[in-house]
Amino acid sequence: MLADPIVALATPPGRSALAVVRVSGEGAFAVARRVVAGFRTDPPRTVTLATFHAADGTPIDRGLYTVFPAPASYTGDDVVELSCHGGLAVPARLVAALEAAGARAAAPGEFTRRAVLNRKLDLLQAEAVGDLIDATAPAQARAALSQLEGSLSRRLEALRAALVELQALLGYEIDFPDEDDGPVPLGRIGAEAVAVRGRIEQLLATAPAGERLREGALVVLAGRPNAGKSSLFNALLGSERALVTEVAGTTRDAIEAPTDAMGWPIRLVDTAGLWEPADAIDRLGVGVSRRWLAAADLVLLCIDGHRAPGDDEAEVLRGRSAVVVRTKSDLHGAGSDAVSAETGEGLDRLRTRIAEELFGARAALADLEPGISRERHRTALARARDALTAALPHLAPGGEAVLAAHHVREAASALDVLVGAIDVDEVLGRVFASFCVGK
Ligand SMILES: Nc1nc2c(ncn2[C@@H]2O[C@H](COP(=O)(O)OP(=O)(O)OP(=O)(O)O)[C@@H](O)[C@H]2O)c(=O)[nH]1
Ligand SMILES: [Mg+2]
Repeated sequence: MLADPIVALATPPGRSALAVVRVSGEGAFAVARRVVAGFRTDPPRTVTLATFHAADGTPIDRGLYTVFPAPASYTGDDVVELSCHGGLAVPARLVAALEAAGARAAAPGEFTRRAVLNRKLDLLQAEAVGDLIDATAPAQARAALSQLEGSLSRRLEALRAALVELQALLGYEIDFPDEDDGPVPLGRIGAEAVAVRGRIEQLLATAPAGERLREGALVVLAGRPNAGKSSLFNALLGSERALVTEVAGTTRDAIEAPTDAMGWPIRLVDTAGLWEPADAIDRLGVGVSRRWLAAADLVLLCIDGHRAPGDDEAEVLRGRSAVVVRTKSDLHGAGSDAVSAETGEGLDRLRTRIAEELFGARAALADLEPGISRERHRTALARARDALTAALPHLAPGGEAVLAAHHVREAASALDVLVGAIDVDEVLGRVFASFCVGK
């Protein structure tokens, strides 16, 4: 396997106390030896203080290094982690010295890619590494960590094992077609296939919430001019992002900002609201609002006071996931759906409501059920489900076990692609092991 030594700065460039540089690959230790004075590989996974120097011998910094011999490293190859002072010059010089010593600048994601190739992580876990880094809300980070620790992989592994079992049962049926009372009648295998398909569908059903969790739900503020949309936007963000004035029609363009509602990720959008445009700019603003409304996962319809929604407002609520928010409660009095951007009253109640509307029962759960979070996951599971559906007619009494086996194999291979375990030998090996009938 190609594992030439690669090097990269593992921390963001810029002014900071520390920076971490990572080298991985065959020959990583030889590379480090040319840069680190007195470099030793023993003891492994132990922090050592040393001077780092450039190819011409000039010192770069005094810092710490840690050696991770293969395979007990993140990538599965030999790894050296060096920490030096942060900022721009020192880490850049250290990386340059390691390149001069024989390492190549790593491509994006290359360390994790190698971890997958070396089977330290499966594809789902590798995706979770990216999600964990990108997480902005606590619930996102929790879900990503749980996926990184294998919660979703285990769930898929169980499904895969069930499919392998089906393949094994069918294998027996194919090998001994004339034995009337084989170990398991075809109809029972069919019932089992229906059960596995049900479990796949359960996992598929987690997609909307999972994708929403990973990407952040789109929450759009709507309402008449001066309803208090921008004030609420600022209050929910905790910063004065949008302009607020007593002039109706202050907001014209839409502003989007990421935040969280009780730890759940949302992308909050302030809009111009919906009303009769007075001029060309207003018309554009209203058009922009309509597009955001169409894309919204949840609309917060702001109504100034306790009156009933008017026709224009009722139209916004129709056919959408929406919450009515009574704004300016410091002026109009409290209520279960009333908030005040001025005093902060009702904001936490609104955040809780938003989280519940968007993430449902999950919002109340301390532990997230492992679910799927990407289109790639959804497509693969749908393929597995459809393959099982195609297998069912052949599992009816008098059906063709060979044809059923073909579809079950396709379902299993869809899951293999999903987890990144595309080793067909493994499947065959397991079928053979669990169903050796002395042939
Ligand atoms: N007392 C009080 N005044 C508020 C509150 N929220 C908004 N206002 C006032 O209401 C007026 C309009 O507020 P905005 O937040 O600009 O309303 P908007 O819906 O964004 O208005 P447009 O962008 O013009 O459509 C401003 O004068 C705010 O100070 C509140 O909770 N309490
Ligand atoms: Mg506004």
